[in-house]
Amino acid sequence: MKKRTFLKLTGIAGAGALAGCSPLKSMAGVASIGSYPYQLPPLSYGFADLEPHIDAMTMEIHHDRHHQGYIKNLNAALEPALNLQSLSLEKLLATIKPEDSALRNNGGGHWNHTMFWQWLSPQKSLPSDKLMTAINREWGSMETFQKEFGKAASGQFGSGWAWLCKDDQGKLFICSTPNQDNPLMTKITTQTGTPILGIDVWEHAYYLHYQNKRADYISAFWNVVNWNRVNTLFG
Ligand code: MN3
Repeated sequence: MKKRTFLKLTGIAGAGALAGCSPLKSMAGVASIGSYPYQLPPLSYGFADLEPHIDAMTMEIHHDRHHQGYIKNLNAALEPALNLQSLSLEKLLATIKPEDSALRNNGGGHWNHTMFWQWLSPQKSLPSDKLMTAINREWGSMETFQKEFGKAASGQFGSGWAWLCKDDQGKLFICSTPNQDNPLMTKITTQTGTPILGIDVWEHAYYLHYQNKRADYISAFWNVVNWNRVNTLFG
């Protein structure tokens, strides 16, 4: 069996086993983030399906180990915090203070990765007319938007994320955050809003395939963006 086929098969089996169902049946892409105790959401595609842009081994390690790690640590941090267990993850993120490091890193880690898997797809899609109009209003063109988003992603020093967000008025803006922070953490981040697209620029997201070439990973990301999901989140 070819290595790639093997990885794809084991990848699908692995993700399905974790969730107790086949990820191929959850194509809706709306993995509910749910509530405490949190569980690893299955991918709606196989680990190898985003190749050559994101490689199977990176996807498997990133999903099954890194994301699972954030969930395990988030549940452990919430176990003694009875008053926080009933909050939605989004509400929880809005209440976290800078010094709440376990909730900040792992709550952010779980939210960010759950959304990241949904923002990727092997199926080609396009921004809606409504989203294109909003992008053109802010940046003049898709090309300029992608350049500015790429600048935020490559310019994030060390580990972190770059985001396309909408504010309360539905106006789009780009920002970046360190580590697992995100724009929903209103007591932590300077620019707050609702992320409708994000890219993980931790080295674990690209290093196996791209090594130190973060810019190449960011360019390749556009080939696997799930615009359908972004359109829905934009509203
Ligand atoms: Mn990551």
